[in-house]
Amino acid sequence: LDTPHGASFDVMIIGAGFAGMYMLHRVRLLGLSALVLEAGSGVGGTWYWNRYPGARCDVESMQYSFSFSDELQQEWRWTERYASQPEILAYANYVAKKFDLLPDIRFDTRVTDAIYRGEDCRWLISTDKGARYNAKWCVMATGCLSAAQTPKIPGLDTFEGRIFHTGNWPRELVSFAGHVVGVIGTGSSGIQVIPKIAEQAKHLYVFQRTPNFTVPARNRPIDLEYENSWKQNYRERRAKARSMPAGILCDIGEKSALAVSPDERSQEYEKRWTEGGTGFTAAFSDLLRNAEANATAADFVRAKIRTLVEDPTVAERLIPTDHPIGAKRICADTKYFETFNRENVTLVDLRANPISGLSPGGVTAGTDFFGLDSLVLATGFDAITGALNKINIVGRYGRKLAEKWQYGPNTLLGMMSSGFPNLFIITGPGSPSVLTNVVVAIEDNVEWISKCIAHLVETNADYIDATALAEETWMRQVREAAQGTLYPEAKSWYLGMNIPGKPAVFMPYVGGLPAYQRICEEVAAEGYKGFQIRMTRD
Ligand code: NA7
Repeated sequence: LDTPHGASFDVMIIGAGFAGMYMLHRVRLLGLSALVLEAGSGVGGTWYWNRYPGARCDVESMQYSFSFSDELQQEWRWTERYASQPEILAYANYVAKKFDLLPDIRFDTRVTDAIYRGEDCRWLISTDKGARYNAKWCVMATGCLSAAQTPKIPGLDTFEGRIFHTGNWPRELVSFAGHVVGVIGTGSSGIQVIPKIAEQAKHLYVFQRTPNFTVPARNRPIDLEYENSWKQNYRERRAKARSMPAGILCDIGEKSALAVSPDERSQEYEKRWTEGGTGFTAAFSDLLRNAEANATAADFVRAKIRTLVEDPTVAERLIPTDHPIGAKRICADTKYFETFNRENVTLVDLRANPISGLSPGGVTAGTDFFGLDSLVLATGFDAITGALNKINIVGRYGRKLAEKWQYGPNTLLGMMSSGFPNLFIITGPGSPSVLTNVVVAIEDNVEWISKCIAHLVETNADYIDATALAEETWMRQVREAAQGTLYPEAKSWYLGMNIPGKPAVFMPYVGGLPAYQRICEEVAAEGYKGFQIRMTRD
């Protein structure tokens, strides 16, 4: 299976998560040669790296799966409403095997450089193994939440206990039994891992900077009747899901939260809270557009926290007040707030007592010292652009992508960035992906890119680039779409505000998947309007 150094391919794909795997499958259908390079030792991307206890998807299993093969969706059997990380990883491996993807994937290989060669419009790819490849088209399938973020806490490297990051969890089984453990971070990952560690640890300190909104997932096993109802109607349901803003089939309230009586409103919230899942914020049409409407949902959750957490002081510390509900990605939990009723769990409020540093034995926050055996960083990701900027991507005239993006990323449709010809990005900045069922967003992007490559091959074109003007227009559309919403009011990773020094730019396209998909199709139908395409013979 060894690939000789300097080997040439039609397409190089970076990353073997869901995006890279499906891209490889589509490229092969075009009869083109392709190679996938993957830093991990196996497929699965996010689901390969995020192996922490409690890791689970917050989109329902029957929807968080590929739709491109009916055979696949009929034969694969999900066991729970929300699949756990091991099950999703098993699914990724199953897909790789079923479509015989493994022979064209090189594992344990991190791409360090991707450099455009103007003479023949090819990309030169270098890896940390010293290997070099070149390809006509390079597809970045590097993921939106794949560059784990370790905060620069003074003394972190002096800590003598074990340190873990949720986004880069070891493959071997980790036990916290008998340990005093600290978890820093209360985003989705923290909220999932905290109840699990609490069950094992001698004592758990949760270091919370900003409280977060989370709703019960109400995960449960899938019964045969439910499974069959999906499998017998997959075609219609997938199509319906694609017509919904997030690509997720769910019950979206059509009324304003302010147009109904307080009683009706509470009943609706109560119904969704009982049903569980992130569909909570779809209860009314204006929860992410109108601050007053949003406050009704936020207050409902705040009241729930007060009933779930026995100690009123702890409850108040857990109540989010700094952002509208849903403006940061809402979490779905299993017994998160209840965990703070345990004797072996202590909430440390970093707003009152910021971490001043780590020492060999533990963490100091304010004037208090917390002796720890293990520290878990659930501190998130350099999202959306992080994995791309980690690679030295150099386009026309020697321009680096990271430099071009130093004040925020610019793309056309999230799939190409002007000045970087023949380089495609799957679910890049300026696409709606992180606000959607990302598997749907991935499928749509992969299909668009493969059709585009097919068009280039058919027309003997060896060069495609986004025009600067079209890119500017698209980025304006992305900004304008966000302006009418409450999203920019949270210091979230959507804006890069979780990373010190990262420019605060709202990166996803909020206009919804159907609108985005329509635009992408129109662009293609009009001969890739906004892109410059050059023929070999020109
Ligand atoms: P998130 O949502 O970015 O959460 C990271 C958490 O870590 C958040 O509570 C942060 O607090 C906290 N954090 C980060 N740096 C520090 C420092 N230096 N000190 C204290 N606390 C810190 O990442 P997740 O992995 O949970 O989830 C990411 C996405 O993955 C999620 O939205 C789902 O889509 C799946 P802060 O809020 O910045 O005060």
